[in-house]
Amino acid sequence: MNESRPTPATLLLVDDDPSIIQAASRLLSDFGRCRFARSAADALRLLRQEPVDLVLLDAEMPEMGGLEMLSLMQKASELAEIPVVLLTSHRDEATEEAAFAAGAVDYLSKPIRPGVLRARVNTQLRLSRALAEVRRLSRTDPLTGLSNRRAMQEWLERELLRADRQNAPLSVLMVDVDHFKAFNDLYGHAGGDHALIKMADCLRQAASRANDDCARWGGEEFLVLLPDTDGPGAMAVAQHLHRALAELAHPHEASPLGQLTASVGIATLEPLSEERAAALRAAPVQDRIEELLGRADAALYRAKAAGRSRSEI
Ligand code: GH3
Ligand code: MG
Ligand code: MG
Ligand code: MG
Ligand code: MG
Repeated sequence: MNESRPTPATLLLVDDDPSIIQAASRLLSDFGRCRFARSAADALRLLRQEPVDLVLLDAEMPEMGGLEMLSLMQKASELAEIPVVLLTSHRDEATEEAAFAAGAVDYLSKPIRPGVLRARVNTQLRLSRALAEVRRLSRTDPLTGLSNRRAMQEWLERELLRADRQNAPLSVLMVDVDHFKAFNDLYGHAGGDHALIKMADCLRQAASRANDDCARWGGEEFLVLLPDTDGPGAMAVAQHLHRALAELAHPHEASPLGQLTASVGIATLEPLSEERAAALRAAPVQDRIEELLGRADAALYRAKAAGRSRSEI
């Protein structure tokens, strides 16, 4: 991260007093773009329309005050992570405590002290950027840039529950590179790592719908999650992967197939009758994920046994 020239931020200034908005936007202009709203209702509307990195929020406004708006933001999952600095003309301890209890990351009293405002906004922007980066890293496989196993576990749980709610199908592909031990033995570990990066590119090509997600599940094993996708749909994605690998034509002289290939096991959660669904949903979600992955694993084993570079369902 470049500390001297951080990427421009979008700040939202919310105050019913236009002179405060004017002063604050002048003081904060070099942090990036300043948007403003004269009421909590306008601010909430704007927050739902575009991403904002930090909110500077007046506590005292007619109709809805800053604390009330803050508690609404905390309840909306897509707004809850945005840092809010509360601005108030009260200096008493109780108001300050209430601001933090409502979820403010910082608290400033009016009149605005320019240096303090700038310093605190700077601190909060740096903190929230660092936090976003830590979150991203904790969910990403460093070699391939795909989701890691932890992120995929979360996606699986979320998407399975969503499939239940919408009575929609859900499929997974368990993908394992063929003869990869021999590949490493011939081309070295660095060559193997490079091949895994290429494999990740092919997976991204094959599973390209907005809600699809690919993860590095283990060493040379990948898991693809396909929401709203039934068995034939999942098979089509798997065939797309085999085609992408054929086009890649990455040499693998130690494989009887001559080039880099993978085998795929497919498992689908089909929509069920209401009665059957109710019985199944009583089971813990983790058990149901394990059952689904177990079926994908068994299908993968069959694909390997049948000669590799193919998919089984
Ligand atoms: P199969 O066709 O049956 O899948 O054979 P395989 O050799 O691919 O299967 P196996 O599971 O026995 O071997 C997987 C090998 O993948 C073991 C290890 O050498 C290699 N591997 C696992 N993780 C990595 C990695 O991060 N980088 C590299 N270069 N190799 C890895
Ligand atoms: Mg006010
Ligand atoms: Mg393996
Ligand atoms: Mg294995
Ligand atoms: Mg393998």
